[in-house]
Formats: sequence, C-alpha cells, structure tokens
Amino acid sequence: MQKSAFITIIGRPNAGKSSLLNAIIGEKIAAVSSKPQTTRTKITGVLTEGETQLVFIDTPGILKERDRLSAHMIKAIDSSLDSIDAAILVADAQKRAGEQERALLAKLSGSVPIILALNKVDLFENKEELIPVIAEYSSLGSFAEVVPISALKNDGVDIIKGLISGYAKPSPHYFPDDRFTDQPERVIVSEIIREKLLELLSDEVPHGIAVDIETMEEHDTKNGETILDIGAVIYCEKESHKGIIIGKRGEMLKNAGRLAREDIERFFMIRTNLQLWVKVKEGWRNREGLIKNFGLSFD
Ligand SMILES: Nc1nc2c(ncn2[C@@H]2O[C@H](COP(=O)(O)OP(=O)(O)OP(=O)(O)O)[C@@H](O)[C@H]2O)c(=O)[nH]1
Ligand SMILES: [Mg+2]
Repeated sequence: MQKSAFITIIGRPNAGKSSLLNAIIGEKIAAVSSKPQTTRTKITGVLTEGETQLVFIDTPGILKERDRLSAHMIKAIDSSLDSIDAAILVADAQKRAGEQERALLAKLSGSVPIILALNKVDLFENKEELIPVIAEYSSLGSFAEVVPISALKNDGVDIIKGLISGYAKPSPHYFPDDRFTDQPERVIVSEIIREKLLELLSDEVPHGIAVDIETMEEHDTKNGETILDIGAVIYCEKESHKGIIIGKRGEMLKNAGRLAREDIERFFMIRTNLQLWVKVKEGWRNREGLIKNFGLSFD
C-alpha cells in the first residue's frame, strides 16, 4: 500500500536546514551558504523509497519582519506548517538554545510530532560536550526524538529518514516516484548562481540580490555535441552594489560565473555556456511587483 508524509524543516537562520534537505534527498536542490537568510522560499524535496514517499519542505530561517521580502519569507514558514505529519527542528548544537527556537515551537503548538535535529556535531571535539546541549534544547519543549546529526558529514541523516518514515500514512503519492524536487530547472539554476554570490560577496550586497534566468536552451554544435546556453540577469539594489558584484576588471563576476557553471554542469550533466549580466532594481525587496516577478511572493 502506498504511504506518504509531509514534513517541514524549520529552525533559525544558518542552522543547516537546507544542508539537511540536500543530505536527505542526496541531491543538491537547495542553496547553502555560510550567510544567514540564504533560503527565501519553501523548497520541496521528495524522497520515494518503495511504497513510501516523504515530502520535505525546507523553509527560510527568519522570524523578524524587516521589509516586504522578509514578510513573504515569514508567510512561507507559516504556510509550511499546514497539513504536515511531522516537523524537524534543526538547531546548531554549537549555539545556545534561544528565543528563535521557542517562537518556532510556539507556532507548531504541539500539533505534530517534532524531531529535534541537533546539527553540526562534527564541530565538537569531545562528544561529551553534547550532553548539556541536549539537556538544554530538550527543555524547550516536548520532542518525539532528539537526534545529534551532521548534515555536512551525512552523519545521523539515515536515523532521521528512518524516524520520519514511521510517520507516513496510507495515501497515494503526491509526486511521480522519480521526481526529487518541485523546483523548476530555471529556479535551480538561479539559486546556484545566487549561492555563489552569497559565498563570494560580503555585508548587505548578496542579500539584495535576485537572479532571473532570461534564456535557457540547448543547441547542437557542428560536431554533434549538445550545449546548454543560459543567460541570467543578476539584480541588485544599488548602483554601488553593481560595481562590487562585477568586481575589479570583472573578476568577481567571472569567478561566480565559473563556480556556478561547474555546479550547473554537474547537476544537469551537460556542457554549459553561462552568460551573466548585472542590473539595478532600486529597493526591490520592498516592491511587491518585483518580489512577485522574482517568484518570492506568498500571497
Ligand atoms: N560544520 C558543519 N557545518 C554545517 C553543517 N550543516 C550545515 N553547515 C554549514 O552551515 C551553514 C549554513 O547552512 P545552511 O544549510 O545554508 O543553513 P540554513 O539553516 O538552511 O540557513 P538559512 O537558509 O539561511 O535559514 C553553511 O555554511 C553550511 O555548510 C554541519 O553539519 N556541520
Ligand atoms: Mg536554507
């Protein structure tokens, strides 16, 4: 009999939610970076093993509204809490438990079983250091399970998968069994590009970036090889940011483009020609029309 479960992945910024999603699915579908607020929308990852289909929803890690974009990100988190069978609260075990975890648990209000995934345990030299951390986080609420993991090293991820499978209920599968994400190919490409910019740039610049894929099509060369041509526009918020993104003699843009192209080639298994342009959209994070155009609206 077919079974399925919907599971939301929540937690404070930078806890490792997207890293966990990627580790569970075994494919890099969500952008990961060392900067908080990497994820901006809900990202669905699908894992189908035999009769069981698990649908995981990665969410933005944000709780405070700062501008129109962050308001949409909060709506994305809230909407991920509807009609779920379980939740995974991801926490950085190196950090003290805090207000952000409490606020997220309050949103769930004990409606579904919650697995606490204490992430980044690879950073502990001595595993005994984990004991007080587990105790502190456990006191935040009542968890169905507490699992120390390392999403980075793929440690404990199978335990999470096994526990979650237990929450699957008889139901038809919602996705074709060979699908592993709901993200359209263009979104995957734009997120790969944004991820590279997040890692390479500093301060506010990368947070004000949106990437739009204008063209994406294959062409055959004379010697029979197929090439994927992609044209993408990087939108930023200020003229001064544009210069920073392009960099001295175009070095920054060139680096980001090369790193992104390598990832795109790996993901789609096709030689790729990636062209990047940079344009300014003054204060787009506060403009509803532009937020919608960039696919980040939650109304
Ligand atoms: N050492 C270590 N680093 C990790 C682990 N998991 C994630 N990270 C790192 O933590 C940073 C944040 O990871 P993300 O997966 O982007 O975190 P997130 O919770 O999705 O962040 P937002 O989308 O901004 O809310 C990245 O630099 C990851 O490489 C882990 O198990 N160990
Ligand atoms: Mg994320």
